[in-house]
Amino acid sequence: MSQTPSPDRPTTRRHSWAEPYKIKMVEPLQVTSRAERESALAGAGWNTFLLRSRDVYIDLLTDSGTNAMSQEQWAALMLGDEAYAGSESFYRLERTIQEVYGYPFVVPTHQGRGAEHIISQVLISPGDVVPGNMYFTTTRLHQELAGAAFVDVIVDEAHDPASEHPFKGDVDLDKLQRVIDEHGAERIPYVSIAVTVNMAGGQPMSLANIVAVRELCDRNGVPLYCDITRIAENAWFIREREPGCAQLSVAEIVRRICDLTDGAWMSAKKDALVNIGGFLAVRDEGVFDEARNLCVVYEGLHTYGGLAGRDMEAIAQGIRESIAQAHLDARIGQVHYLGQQLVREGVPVVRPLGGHAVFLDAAGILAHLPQDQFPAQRLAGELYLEAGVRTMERGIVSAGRDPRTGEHRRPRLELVRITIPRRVYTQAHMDVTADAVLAVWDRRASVGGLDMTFEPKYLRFFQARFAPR
Ligand code: PLI
Repeated sequence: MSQTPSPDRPTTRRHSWAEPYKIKMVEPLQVTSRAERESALAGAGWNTFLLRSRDVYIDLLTDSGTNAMSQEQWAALMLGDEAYAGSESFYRLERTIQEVYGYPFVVPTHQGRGAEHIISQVLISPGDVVPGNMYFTTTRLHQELAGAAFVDVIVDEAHDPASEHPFKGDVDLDKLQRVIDEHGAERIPYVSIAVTVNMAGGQPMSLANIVAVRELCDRNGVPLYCDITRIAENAWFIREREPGCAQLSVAEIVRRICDLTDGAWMSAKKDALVNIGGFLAVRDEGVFDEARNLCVVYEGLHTYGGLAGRDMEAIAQGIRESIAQAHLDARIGQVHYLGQQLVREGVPVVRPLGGHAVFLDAAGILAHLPQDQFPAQRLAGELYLEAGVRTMERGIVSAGRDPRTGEHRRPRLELVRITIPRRVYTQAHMDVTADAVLAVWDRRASVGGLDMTFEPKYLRFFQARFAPR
């Protein structure tokens, strides 16, 4: 049987993406009635973040902290050294990060945004400009709170849900050079890249582009820092799609990416297969000294950073599991299994399918609604009403307001993210989810908009409230 090359599915292997594990412990799920869901959604102000998890059947809100740990991770918890200072668990985590990612200096943090806070405070001065490959909500907020303006320098294709560009996470080198020329290299504390790019649809960067960004940074004397939250998934795509990379292992690609950067932050709650944790890892000893000094102010002592010793043990084990080829085949295979069902039925989704989620193009699905009526927020609500499936808005609500003008930021992408936790749900759960999307797709013409009735100041998507118009 020959296969047509597609950016969404591996063509190099013919076996299925069946999970390389079996299930030892189960957690019951509750199916609710439509009336119960209507009441829960109204109570949550049509914000899926404000639902109680007991009211959710299949929870595809996020892949963050929602992963299932392995027996090795659960066993590692028992080895946690809970010393306040000098915990052995910290040194095991530090050694793992040094070996897998190659950074010499490690600062543990309670989760990704703790690391974003510290690196932003250390590197940014008020009035600085930080270019990056599309914003991420918490990353940009910490850069702004430190006094910088974020400038998007991702390739144009990233803003087009239909573009089949295989590396929609790539930086547009001309855009990046223009930002540096316009503001001067001395106003750019670092270039901020992410692998993969969450808000673009879980889209990867190519190794060639990271090499080119590094060269451009070197020419201009600007450091390069990377959000490696989903680096293993990015490496999987590079191995699948980038010419000349099929012979490399995911571990080798991960290491090559890190070797091109001056430092990184990670939310361990994603790739690293744990429920809590993060870290900052850098090469410059001066940056490290300041970072671990701020760690004791905001996170905890620099050998635990807001984590229990057992958490650090689980992260160290999870990092090693995260780069296993069979794990990533199954993880991304499951995401694509769901996505392909929607693609086959003509539902507009972000193309090519990404690493951690299927992103519905809400602007395409609810094309009759203006962006001011929050089509993606509404669509996420409708999916919950349909089948108790919880998803997340990634559009105008997530983009927030411009701090200078107070106006809504209007992203071109108005998306609903159907996010798949790692090693948690089955193929049948994906089928139920696809059916729910198709049911809403069939009745899309009758779906109305929303008004925002409450808007918090920071990261409004977490706590805003809405009502049907
Ligand atoms: O949620 P944290 O604080 O552990 O990590 C923040 C964070 C940083 N970078 C990236 C790329 C993320 O995706 C990220 C968190 N993402 C969440 C919570 C998500 O649902 O995608």
